[in-house]
Amino acid sequence: MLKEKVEDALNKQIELEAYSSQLYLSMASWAEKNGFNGSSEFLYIHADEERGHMLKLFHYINDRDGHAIVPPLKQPPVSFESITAVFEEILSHERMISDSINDLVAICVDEKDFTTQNFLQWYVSEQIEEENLAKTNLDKLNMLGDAKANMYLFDKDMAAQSTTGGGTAV
Ligand code: OFO
Repeated sequence: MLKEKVEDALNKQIELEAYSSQLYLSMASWAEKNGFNGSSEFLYIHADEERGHMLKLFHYINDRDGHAIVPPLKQPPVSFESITAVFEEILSHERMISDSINDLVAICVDEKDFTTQNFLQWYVSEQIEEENLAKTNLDKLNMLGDAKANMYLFDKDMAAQSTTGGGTAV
């Protein structure tokens, strides 16, 4: 049985993961409307992955006799200054998510809930990958600069990441 403090913190994380999904979805839509089809494909896939992160928490709470709560929808930004701004936002968002996961683990340690702490290790590892991917994509963009031909190359790389799970073109 989950302690109330842990259950509340897990439900807060559900809210953040749901927002992550909304944010990536909004970025995908903006990228699609602005001709970045490869980036858009990558972002649509990522929006689904974030929903997966939310559902994993959802089932865990209910399996431990808690009550997983569907959070209200919060609207993410609908437009972005540039594709670089999108990837900057992704990196800072993922860093915020990592901080939140770490806070959650700290609550579990305080509450001596080592089962939940163990469950959260998946998220701890996932955040290493998420931050690394965000940083790698942003580094590529910064290296390429914003000339149109380079943006085309970057977008092609994002299309490759969507089909192979890792960039190859750039
Ligand atoms: Fe992007 O890892 Fe969940 O939020």
